[in-house]
Amino acid sequence: MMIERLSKGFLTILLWFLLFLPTGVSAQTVHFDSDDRIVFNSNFGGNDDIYLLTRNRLTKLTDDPAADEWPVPDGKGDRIVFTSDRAGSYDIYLLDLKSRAVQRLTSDPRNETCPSWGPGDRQIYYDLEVKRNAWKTMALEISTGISRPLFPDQPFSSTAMAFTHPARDEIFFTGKVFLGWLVAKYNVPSRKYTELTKRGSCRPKVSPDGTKIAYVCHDDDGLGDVFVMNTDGSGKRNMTSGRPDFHDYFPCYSPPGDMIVFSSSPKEKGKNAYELYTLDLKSGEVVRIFEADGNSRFPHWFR
Ligand SMILES: [Ca+2]
Ligand SMILES: [Ca+2]
Repeated sequence: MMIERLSKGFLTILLWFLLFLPTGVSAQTVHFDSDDRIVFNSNFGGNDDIYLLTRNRLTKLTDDPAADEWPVPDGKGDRIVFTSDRAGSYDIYLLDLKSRAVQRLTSDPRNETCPSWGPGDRQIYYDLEVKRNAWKTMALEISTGISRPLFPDQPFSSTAMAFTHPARDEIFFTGKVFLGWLVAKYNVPSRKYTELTKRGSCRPKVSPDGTKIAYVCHDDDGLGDVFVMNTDGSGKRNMTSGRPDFHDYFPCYSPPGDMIVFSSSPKEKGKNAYELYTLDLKSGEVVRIFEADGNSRFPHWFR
């Protein structure tokens, strides 16, 4: 009996070791020398999971065989909101960074994706797939659990990937127009929509000081570059014009606003080999900060 118990214990330890060993030894390289943190999604471990980069260190935050994607930290950096199809369709989940407790926030049988935090972290914005490839951005009131459409009388057939301005009552998002998508903003008090780019741009993120927008634009190389502009759409600049053979995607500002993290995948590999890079906005220097076999996307830089 005793021997049986002992061998069971040994087997459990061996199994545990074998299960967790592969993540420890597969080849990833981290060059991230910063006190701030980056959350992102990668499939190098066999399926899409959420990871945290701290100073030259990588931590795995989710461990579910389903796809865990699109992590966005709250204002205090305590919680991560993300989307996962672990319950059959994509739903919105919250992850507490300290306890690692995961809480499910939506349970609609349709897909809910691309969450972010509304002003004061009181709401979570997300995109509900209302029909195949048609998306409506919703606002979930955390205290009540009730979701409502975020945009009234929207002039777009779909809206997606909304992020609030850090100080003003304005929301930046991607809107679907004929044969493509563009970057737009919505002013909440005036209920006014403004198109900030023409077709071929997407994924706006506001700078921490609220003066600039980083976004993806396909105008120059057709593959996607990181552009920045003012919040009224003026002063557009391609920040990755020296990378004509890469898909440059998913930009996000650093907390001081002096750098941008983005994902980049070589043209010959399509959008399937994204790795993480930083761009110094002053010097223009681009540095690869995370290398791994797989696709690393949706980086979000926070404190
Ligand atoms: Ca997973
Ligand atoms: Ca769902």
